[in-house]
Amino acid sequence: MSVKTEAIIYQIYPRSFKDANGDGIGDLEGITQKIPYLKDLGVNWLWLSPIYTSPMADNGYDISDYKGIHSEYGDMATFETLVETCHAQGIKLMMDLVLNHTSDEHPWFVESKSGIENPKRDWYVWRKGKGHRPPNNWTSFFTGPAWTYDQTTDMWYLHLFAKKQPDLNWDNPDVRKAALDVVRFWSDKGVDGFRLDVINLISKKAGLPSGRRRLALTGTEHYVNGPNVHPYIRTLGTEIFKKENKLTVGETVFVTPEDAKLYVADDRNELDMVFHFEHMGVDNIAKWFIKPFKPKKLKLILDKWQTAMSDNGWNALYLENHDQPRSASRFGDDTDYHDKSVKMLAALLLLQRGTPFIYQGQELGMTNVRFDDLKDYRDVESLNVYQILRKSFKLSHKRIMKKLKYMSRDNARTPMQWTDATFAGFSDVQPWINVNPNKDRINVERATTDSDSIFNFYKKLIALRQKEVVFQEGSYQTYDLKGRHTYIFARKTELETYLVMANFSKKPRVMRIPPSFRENVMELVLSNYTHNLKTPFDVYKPYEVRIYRKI
Ligand code: TEU
Ligand code: CA
Repeated sequence: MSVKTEAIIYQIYPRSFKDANGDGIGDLEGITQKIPYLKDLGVNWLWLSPIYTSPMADNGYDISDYKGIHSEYGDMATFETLVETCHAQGIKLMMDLVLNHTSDEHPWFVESKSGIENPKRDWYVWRKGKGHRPPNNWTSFFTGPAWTYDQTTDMWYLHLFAKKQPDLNWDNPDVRKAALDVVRFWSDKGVDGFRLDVINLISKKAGLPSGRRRLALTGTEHYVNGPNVHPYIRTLGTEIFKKENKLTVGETVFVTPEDAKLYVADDRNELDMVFHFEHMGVDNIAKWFIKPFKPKKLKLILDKWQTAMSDNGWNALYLENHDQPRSASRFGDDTDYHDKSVKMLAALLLLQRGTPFIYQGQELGMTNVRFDDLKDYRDVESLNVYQILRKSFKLSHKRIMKKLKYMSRDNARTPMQWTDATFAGFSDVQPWINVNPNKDRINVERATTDSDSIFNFYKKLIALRQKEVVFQEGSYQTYDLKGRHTYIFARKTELETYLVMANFSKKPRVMRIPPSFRENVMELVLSNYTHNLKTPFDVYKPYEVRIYRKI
């Protein structure tokens, strides 16, 4: 057994988790206060979204000091207390490193910008424009050109994300040294692992050629898994991650399983696992261009990754994070079958082969928020997208608001719902972003006292996964891939076999145990419904999931 097979990781978005000092903003002390809750849930790792000094143009993914703690969140002493509290409870800590770009307020960029002779000039990507136009046609992840003009030297700088997030130039050896130094600093502080933000974008093709024009994101073919990405990551791997046994997950956009293996295969000395985005595309053509969700699509993608990574590979399993709408609203049913569908999704997440990641509030079945007023949105991407869809695509206000309600990253960023109090027990004052009105129904206080809650179902699944080695190390095999509304898979070792059967729809469906198991006695270990013998056992109720053990 290894760290990655045992880990169950809970992602915290610090700004929205718990406000301990009453300023409406989540903080480190708030996280420390809630460690007993996380311990009770049963997770053994925390991943903290960035907590470094930042002007917060992108809620901390724009860092202005890699070695400082953002003042609204606490200071180095509060951070150290958090690490100690976690470790004392047997919980490990994963930090979020954003090394593709910094804030434009980082001293490195301030220097770089000051003149072409400055020693830090080459730490970022500066180019002359083409007349009044940017150096190439790349567009930003947050829409609009990936370049911003700067008067000081009459040149443009590259930013794959917001204007306030200039890309570092990893081809400069001093930048790579500085990145290594940052990783070393946090490793030495006792941090146990790292999530590496958009790490597969750090190497850009020489000459920065223009890309093929696309609906969204022109230019990706010139920097996704770029020419030197592997040697650059491998240096971090051999110098620190592998040497010091740090658990790592790379955020890698647009990767195929073949690409992913090049980052995670054991002999590569790079990372332990990566987040791919393929299943985040099941309900859209490109982000913001939404199409109906089909469960079979999701199943086929999950299955493809399970199968492809079975040999010398490992998956990072997730359905949610701070960039994605809530899975209850997206893949489940957040009205009539909220409880059942969310529990079913939980089983799919926690029982597959790989390291599961639970995003804060997912264990309560938190849902999308549906703000009616553009003024309620905070996310830089959502606000940019509104402008572009309005001005360039000429969409109506109403249509854009509908898209935001479905896709905005703010859906995942509303305050964690602890109680039914006015501000959901997150804070005593109006938080930086509005609370979801469904906090009266969906909150920790209620969920922890109800033995049948979504929270308690998560707890059971986590305990099952921890107890049964087969869920950590066993192989994965699927049955009935053709079924449009069902997902059946087994996990196997030589000693144990478990079978997970899920009805991924709101209609009752007849589902039979696959033929190869029919001779066996199958014991029902867990389900999101209670069973009595009067109901025909082959009919699966809406979103029913059953977990069987072969005896
Ligand atoms: O996200 C990178 C990324 O590509 C997406 O998840 C992105 O938010 C989405 O596709 C936009 O449509 C990472 C972080 O997770 C995200 O919060 C940051 O904003 C981004 O990098 C920049 O650091
Ligand atoms: Ca606070």
